[in-house]
Amino acid sequence: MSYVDEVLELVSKKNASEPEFLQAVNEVLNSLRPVIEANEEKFRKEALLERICEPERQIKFRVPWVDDKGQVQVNTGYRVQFNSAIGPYKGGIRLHPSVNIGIIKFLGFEQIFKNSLTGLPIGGGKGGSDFDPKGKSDREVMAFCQSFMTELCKYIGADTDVPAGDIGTGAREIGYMFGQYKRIRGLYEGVLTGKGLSYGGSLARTEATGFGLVYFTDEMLKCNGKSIAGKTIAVSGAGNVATYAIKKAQELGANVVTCSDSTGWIYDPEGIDVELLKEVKEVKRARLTEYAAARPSAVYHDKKAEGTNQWSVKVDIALPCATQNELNLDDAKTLVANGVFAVAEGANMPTTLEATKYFQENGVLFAPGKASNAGGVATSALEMSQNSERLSWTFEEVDSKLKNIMINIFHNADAAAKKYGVEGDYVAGANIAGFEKVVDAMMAQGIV
Ligand code: NDP
Ligand code: 2IT
Repeated sequence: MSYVDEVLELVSKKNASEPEFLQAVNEVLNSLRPVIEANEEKFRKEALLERICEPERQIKFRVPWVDDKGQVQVNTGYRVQFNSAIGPYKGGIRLHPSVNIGIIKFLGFEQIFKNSLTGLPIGGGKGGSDFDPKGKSDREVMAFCQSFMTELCKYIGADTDVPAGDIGTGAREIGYMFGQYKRIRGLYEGVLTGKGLSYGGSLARTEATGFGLVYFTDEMLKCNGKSIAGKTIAVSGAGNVATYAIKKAQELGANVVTCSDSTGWIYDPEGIDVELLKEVKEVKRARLTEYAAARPSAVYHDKKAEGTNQWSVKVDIALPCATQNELNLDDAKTLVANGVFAVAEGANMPTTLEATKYFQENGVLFAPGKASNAGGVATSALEMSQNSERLSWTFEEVDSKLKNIMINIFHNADAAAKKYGVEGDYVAGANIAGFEKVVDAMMAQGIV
């Protein structure tokens, strides 16, 4: 049996109850076959893949807090410190009722290769909790965040592990967590990224993931003789990543006609109104029905009642920016039948393995999230640099660094795919390019 198959079997046995983690491992290891096969004996002896698939540390803890009725609530907190070969653990904190250890491990595993692709010195980690911020008062969110950080602060630090935002964790949550870290540890340091501008945050971090996604997409299209200008785009999600992807795509001349949340989706043929979307989602924290109510050109579709989603719209480009496995094989078939020519992932693993394969087999340019959404964490690393030198850079400076990083990631993934004979397969290219640096660092550091 090949070394990759041996490890896939082992990992499947050990983590049988973690489908998302197994999905992520399968995708990465399968696409690394040409690299592994060229070094099979060496890697097997070093148990390199077994080490890469086993987190360095997993922390699981109780998060008790008191709700507005005086009732004590208990959530579970997680931090998976997956791989520190190339830098301190780095990765977001997800607050969503669906969070469990398998979800955090899949995200932490992806983060290893994504962070490596940025070219910056950051290792892979991820954390979160099954806490649901929806419908909670600011005081309840603060109570949760303080309790979460009271435990987490024992394991993180500016040079050890630097969390940031993800689903359900935005500026408000990062603020509460930073305040509690500072209070308990007595350290004013860059322990979190995505901070507010008045206390060490970086300009352009808020925009970075969505902007970076579009910079990457633009470069991928250019290198394939196409462009974003004048194209029709479907975006899913209505959160941080979706909002700024829509904004940048519009700046580059595209018409973005959809967005979505967990209950419904919007079709707006005149183009999504980003300011209205921000007002509904960031300020009012309301449902997309309110967007449709305020905008005559928009139609709201209830996902459950209609059994439809935004991938049913005829578009040239699809940018999934909500959550994992939100674009399945049926969606891929519909998109391809409607003439989609590029799909770039803003979310982490939003496309199922079958759907990804279908896109690739049908000549669709496909950008995997660990490459195309790396702009968020890359800008987090730039925030860490600014915190370390106690300076802050202008928006233009950060944005232009972000753009260069995204262009470089595209070319590194493209070159790696070509080098291993799978030209145009950016999934394999990104995995190989991300893996090579991590492996080099792990081999140099001995058996740790
Ligand atoms: P937000 O919490 O800001 O937004 C998430 C959006 O996705 C919301 O509109 C949410 O709707 C929607 N959604 C739909 N279905 C689900 C579901 N089942 N679970 C969770 N959300 C759902 O998160 P972000 O925009 O920050 O993150 C979106 C994706 O991008 C995630 O996969 C994240 O891991 C990834 N990512 C984020 C980065 C960042 O910097 N923030 C960086 C790189 C990747 P509703 O409000 O109804 O829940
Ligand atoms: O998935 C991701 O890359 C993020 N949620 C951002 C992580 C970070 O540390 O900025």
